[in-house]
Amino acid sequence: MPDSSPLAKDWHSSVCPHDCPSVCALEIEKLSESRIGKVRGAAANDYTAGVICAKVARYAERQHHPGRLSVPLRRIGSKGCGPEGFAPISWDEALDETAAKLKAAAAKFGPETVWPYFYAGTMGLVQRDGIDRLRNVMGYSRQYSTICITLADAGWLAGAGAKRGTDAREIAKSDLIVVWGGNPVSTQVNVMTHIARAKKTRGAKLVVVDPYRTGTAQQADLHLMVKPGTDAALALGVMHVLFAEGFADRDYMAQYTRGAAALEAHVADKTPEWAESICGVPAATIREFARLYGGTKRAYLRLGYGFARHRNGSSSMHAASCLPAITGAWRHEGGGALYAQSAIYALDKTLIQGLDRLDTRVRELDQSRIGPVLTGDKRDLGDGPPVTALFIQNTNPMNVAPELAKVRAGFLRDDLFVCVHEQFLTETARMADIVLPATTFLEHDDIYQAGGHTYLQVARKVVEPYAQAKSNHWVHCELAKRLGAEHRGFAMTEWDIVDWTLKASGYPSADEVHAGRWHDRAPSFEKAHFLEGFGHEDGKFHFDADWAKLGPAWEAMPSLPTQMTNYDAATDDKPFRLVAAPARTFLNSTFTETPGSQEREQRPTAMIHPAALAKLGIADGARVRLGNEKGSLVVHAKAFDGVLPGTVVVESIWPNAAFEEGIGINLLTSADPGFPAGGAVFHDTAIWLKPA
Ligand SMILES: Nc1nc2c(c(=O)[nH]1)N[C@H]1C(S)=C(S)[C@@H](COP(=O)(O)OP(=O)(O)OC[C@H]3O[C@@H](n4cnc5c(=O)[nH]c(N)nc54)[C@H](O)[C@@H]3O)O[C@H]1N2
Ligand SMILES: Nc1nc2c(c(=O)[nH]1)N[C@H]1C(S)=C(S)[C@@H](COP(=O)(O)OP(=O)(O)OC[C@H]3O[C@@H](n4cnc5c(=O)[nH]c(N)nc54)[C@H](O)[C@@H]3O)O[C@H]1N2
Ligand code: SF4
Ligand SMILES: [Mo]
Repeated sequence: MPDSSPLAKDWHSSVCPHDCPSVCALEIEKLSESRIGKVRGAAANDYTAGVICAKVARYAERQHHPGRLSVPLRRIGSKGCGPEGFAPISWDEALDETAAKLKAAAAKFGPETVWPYFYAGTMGLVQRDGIDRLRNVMGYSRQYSTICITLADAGWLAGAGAKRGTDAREIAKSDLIVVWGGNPVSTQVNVMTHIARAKKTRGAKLVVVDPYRTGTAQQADLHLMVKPGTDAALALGVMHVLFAEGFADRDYMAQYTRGAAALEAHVADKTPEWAESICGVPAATIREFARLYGGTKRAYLRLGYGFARHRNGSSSMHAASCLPAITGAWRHEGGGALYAQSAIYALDKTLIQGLDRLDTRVRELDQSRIGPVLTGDKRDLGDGPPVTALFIQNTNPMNVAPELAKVRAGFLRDDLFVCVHEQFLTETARMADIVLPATTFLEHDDIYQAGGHTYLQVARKVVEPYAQAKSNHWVHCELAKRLGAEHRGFAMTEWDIVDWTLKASGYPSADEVHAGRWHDRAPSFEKAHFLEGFGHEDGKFHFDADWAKLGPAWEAMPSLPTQMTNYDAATDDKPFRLVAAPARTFLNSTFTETPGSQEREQRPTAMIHPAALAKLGIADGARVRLGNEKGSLVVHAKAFDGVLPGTVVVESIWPNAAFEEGIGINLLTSADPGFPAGGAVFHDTAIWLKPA
């Protein structure tokens, strides 16, 4: 295990808390009890390897931003107003009023009328998930978290059966890296560090599968510019070549997989020409890629989330994940695949989430359907009560949730009480009756696991909380007191909870992990490569998926990998497919407030193929209107030949206020759940374009 070197005076170790698979080990320069200076990646951590993204390197901009919330606020203006519509109040007043409103709502409609709503503004487990302890003790509505990983999870689990894979540090030993449906240059920069090593030391090749020429695709030897939502067709075309041209490892398949013979028969007619007709990648390029992949033992498949954000995204993920199980790349160092490592941590979250008080009879509401939920959709509420009180931490649904028109209409309801605990006056906070100021990760303690690597990390606060900012945990405890919620977790400090959790999970103590800065949970080579068996009971990789075990909407899903047609396909009326991919210097809607990020991203922009622009008579840089049945909005067009003529890319997530008509890109995205287990379908949107 690489050991940490002691840090120079005035430098403190920390962990990036943002919702990013890299979970970088950070070093923070402390200028005083209240100020930080530089932020850098820990060079001694062999995953972070001293590299972090530009937005977090400039963290002082965010930490000391004049827009940080300093005191609790009560809204005196109308919903959605600016700072002038809020008046400062004391913490006691704010908490008393919030508790009183939650109690009154529950008295009228029962506890399920209250919906504690959260996501991963911080990935620290205590500050992020502690809200569940309050929820579970109070019997408030549960949250089915679908906004990010649900589709990708189901697809990966269908094949491999366990959410782990080849250690990312092995990328440096690969001869071929395939980044499929992710854009690490923007979203997870450290992957590029390890790819660069493989390129430099072994001449490794990089292949990227993405609908547009992203920063990652620019660095690729081969870019497969796929039509959005058609990755299964592409994967099937590749599989056809692997079987037809002798790249299938039959011994490996016999020992480690289920359904190989059926798969081989199934792909016999899925020629690259067939695949091209659906996914738009030329058949010759599909053959070239398949031969390169099939001919390389050390082939590392890095599967992103992006290509799963479609109604058929789970089946696309399953299809792509079949490749190393056909060639047996799993056997080799630097070979195999990684989607996420979450399963290696096995932390006991009973105390953090109050799982000892979980009642599964309490209704569960779909996070991504907050728009329909708040506007009273019976598909979500059934015979249950309306949601009349929201307590929100760590998320900004007024920007990030689909079907924004409904989200906005819901938040504007007069009978809805909203409390938002935030670092900034986000567009969600502007809808709140009570706003509470939150600490940043530099001002509180927490514990972090990672999707992209194998380190568990803990971090202690580096500076004192800004003004009256308080941690999420503190707010949970204070609300618990006022609501009469009893649980030992509400009487413990963050650090005590971290320590209990680590010990209960068989780890060293919190202090020990902190002294070592990180703790590597990497399993053995055999385990990581599933050479001791895959995660299913039979120990096999499943080419024929048991979708019924993964989600309720499984009946539409054939068990063998299939290009499902249940996505929002282009039509004559809506001839374009919109991809609302992440912007490099925003992180979801976080960092939209920092000057460095604003300067780089400029303004909401639609990247459109020059031929498509010419056909529509729209000039490069002109205003263009994008729309579908949910509404329309205006952005500026940018002629870009790194995208197919039928695909439009708007990097996101800009605040609503950045758009001419005051509503952002998720106006156009759908809250339909993906198959089979739900999940938001952010890149699965057919639209029309017009000159504006
Ligand atoms: N800078 C920055 N970093 C981020 C984020 C951010 O917003 N900005 N968000 C963070 C979060 S919450 C997450 S979950 C991760 C996500 O990180 P990623 O795994 O990279 O996933 P996405 O961001 O959803 O999308 C990435 C890519 O998927 C592509 N894509 C969309 N549809 C398809 C398709 O049908 N097929 C294929 N092959 N590709 C497709 C998009 O064009 C985009 O380039 O990133 C995290 N890091
Ligand atoms: N169009 C489009 N929409 C998308 C996506 C996309 O690719 N395209 N990606 C989707 C994905 S993958 C995700 S994960 C979601 C993410 O959506 P969100 O989870 O809403 O992410 P952010 O917009 O970053 O908002 C997080 C908020 O948490 C706050 N915060 C940070 N730390 C703390 C803390 O310690 N305490 C409190 N109380 N608050 C804190 C931040 O200030 C910030 O306002 O967005 C989804 N929406
Ligand atoms: S790459 Fe991701 S984890 Fe690393 S500093 Fe940037 S946002 Fe944080
Ligand atoms: Mo996400």
